[in-house]
Amino acid sequence: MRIIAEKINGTRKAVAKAIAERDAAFIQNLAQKQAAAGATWMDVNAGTHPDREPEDLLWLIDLVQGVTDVPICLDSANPAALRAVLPAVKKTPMINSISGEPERLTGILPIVAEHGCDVIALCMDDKGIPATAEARLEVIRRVFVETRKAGVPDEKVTVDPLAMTIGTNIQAGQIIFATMRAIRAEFPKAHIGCGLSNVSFGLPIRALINRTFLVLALDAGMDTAIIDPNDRDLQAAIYAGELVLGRDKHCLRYTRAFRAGLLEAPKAPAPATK
Ligand code: THG
Repeated sequence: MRIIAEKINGTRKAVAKAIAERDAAFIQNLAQKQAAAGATWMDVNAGTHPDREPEDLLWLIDLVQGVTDVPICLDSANPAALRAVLPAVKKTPMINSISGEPERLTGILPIVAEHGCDVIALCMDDKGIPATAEARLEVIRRVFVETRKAGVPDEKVTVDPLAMTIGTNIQAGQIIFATMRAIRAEFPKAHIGCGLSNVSFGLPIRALINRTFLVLALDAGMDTAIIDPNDRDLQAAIYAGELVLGRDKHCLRYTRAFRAGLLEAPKAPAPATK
C-alpha cells in the first residue's frame, strides 16, 4: 500500500493555528512522526486562504523538507500557488488534484505534465460528484483522454473515486467498490486511492468503519490510501488484508511488521520496581 500521510492539513484546527502562529516545531513533529510511520508521500495543504496560500504552503514545504526526504503531495486546487512553490520542492511531488472540472484541467494538468509529477484525479466534474459508478467512470474516461493528450502516463495517475458518507446512503460503499473494480479493469496501469474521512461521518466508532472499508477497498483494487500513518489499528488491518489477499509474498511484510511490534497494542510499561 502506498500511503499519503494526511495530517499536515490547514483545514484542521490545530494545523491552522500552527500556520497562523508560525509554530515550526508543531509542523516538523507531525512530519517526522508521519515519515517514521512509513509515509510514501507527505500531503501538505495550507488551508483555505487563497491570498496567503502560496506563502503558507512554501513555509510548510520548507519545514517538511528540513526533517524528512519523503516526497510531498501538494494538496491545492490553485495553479498559482502550485507554480509559486514548485521551484522550492526538492523531490518531484505528487499533485492533489485534478478532476473533470475544466479549470483544473487547463490550470493544473499542464503543471503536472511539465514537471513529470504523479497526480490524483478525482471522479468529479463541474456538475459535482456523479451518483453512480458508471457516471463516475464516464467522468474519469474524459480525464484520461486529457492526461494522455498531455503526455502523462497512466501509471502516474491515481484515481480517487471519492468515498461518500454511508450514513446518508447505505449503498455508498458498494458504489465506490464498483467504481474501483471498473477503473482497475479499464485503466490497469493507473493507481487507485482515496481518503476515508467521509465514509463513516455521523456514525459511532468511526475508526472501525474506516478500517473495514479500507480492507474491502483493498480487494476492489485500491493501492493508495490517504490516511494517518500513525493509526496502528489501520496499519495492522492493511498488513493483514494484503496478506489474506495474497499480495504479501512469503508473508514477508506481515511477519516483519509483527517483529517490529506493529501488529499488537503497545505493551503497557512494566510497573516500576522498588
Ligand atoms: N481525497 C483527496 N484528497 C483529500 C481527501 C480525499 N485531502 C483532504 C482529505 N480528503 C484527507 N485529509 C485529511 C486530513 C486530516 C483529517 C482527515 C482527512 C483528520 N481528521 C480528523 C479526524 O478524522 O478525526 C478530524 C479533523 C481534525 O483533526 O481537526 O485529521 O478524500 N484526493
